[in-house]
Amino acid sequence: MKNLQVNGERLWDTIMETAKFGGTEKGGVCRLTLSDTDRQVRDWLARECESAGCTVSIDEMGSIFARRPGKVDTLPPIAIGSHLDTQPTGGKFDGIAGVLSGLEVLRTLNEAGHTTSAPLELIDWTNEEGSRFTPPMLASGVFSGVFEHDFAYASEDRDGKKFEAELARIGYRGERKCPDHKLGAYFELHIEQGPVLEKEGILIGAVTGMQGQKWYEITVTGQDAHAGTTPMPARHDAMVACARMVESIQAIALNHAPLAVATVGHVVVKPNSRNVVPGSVFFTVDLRHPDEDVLLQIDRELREMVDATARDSGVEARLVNNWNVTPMEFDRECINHVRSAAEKLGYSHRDIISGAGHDAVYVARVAPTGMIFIPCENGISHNELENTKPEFIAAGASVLLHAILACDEARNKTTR
Ligand code: HGY
Ligand code: MN
Ligand code: MN
Repeated sequence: MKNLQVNGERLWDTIMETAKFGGTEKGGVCRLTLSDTDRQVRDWLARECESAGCTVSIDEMGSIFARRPGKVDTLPPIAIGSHLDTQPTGGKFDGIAGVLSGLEVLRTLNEAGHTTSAPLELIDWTNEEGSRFTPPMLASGVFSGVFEHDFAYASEDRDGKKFEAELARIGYRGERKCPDHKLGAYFELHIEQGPVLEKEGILIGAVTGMQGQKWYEITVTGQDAHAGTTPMPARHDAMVACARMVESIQAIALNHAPLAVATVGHVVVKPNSRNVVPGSVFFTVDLRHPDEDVLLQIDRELREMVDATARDSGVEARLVNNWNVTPMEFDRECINHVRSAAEKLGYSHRDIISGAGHDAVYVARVAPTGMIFIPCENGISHNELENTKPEFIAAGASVLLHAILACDEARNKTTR
């Protein structure tokens, strides 16, 4: 098995084939959670996993579990997973590269006629992105006990459609409870979504952990007014107050350079009419930093700034902190399996902390978990230009294969 490698060409072809589900004119993918295009790619994955000899089942969060039997089928499965949903202007690789690399690993093991001791399980986690339904990593969060099932079911999108109804609408409100089984270990391959590996010319990232994140929803309330007759000093302009806050949010992040990042990605102006002074603005803030104490300090600075800016602008502001994830570390043994697999295959590798969130963050709470990064072009992601190279993804999938075999071997030793 030492020199076993995945079929990189077949893997690349599946990525190009599945990119058509929600494909956009610019070569990106828009496949929002529980949309019709999400259903199409899910149906495709279920068929391919069944053709690969897996038993496919769906849980109540819509996550897909494709199980490949092991010699000791009572062992908890070694899982490989990621997500199929994308951002509205997403790319061909974020999430699905990890799912399809897992499928390629199963296909390669079938061709090699190798059965692992532990069963293997390929997983598609519902709603990793958190773009349509917040918070993100929702299904993996319910699986790992971070969120309650009812909380997830009640999540609504911007059109007021509920997660539960949409799950049922696309036919993926499964029978299995979430969670209803343990995982022996979990590995996730993902594009880095940042510039480090490409800049350093390194092929594999052995992900040691993930930075912390805090999400906020801020509603600024002023007063609708006539754009022509309302003197400037008499205005309670929610848009001007929001603009001042956005400028200050960037300043706060820059004060904690180089590791702090802050993003205002979603703004809703009401009444959104060109000749009405906006009386209400809703906007989101995404804050991230690898150090929890710094993240808490930035939180304090954000809250003080919002209060002061609202006061100075003659408006009210309500800040809700609707999601937090603390910085975390992955399982040392799983990280070592990734490093050793890269070495065995002769690939350059380095340890790296993930700037992006992944389902692995939550799965790590209930199973030994590791991640594998591969470079992406110019570090671009959450963008239709997102790209990587066939040889990068083939290398990453072969590392995934050997990390799983090493993990199975290590477990097999302990179960003899
Ligand atoms: O936002 C994130 O970090 C992830 O890519 N969904
Ligand atoms: Mn992702
Ligand atoms: Mn993403």
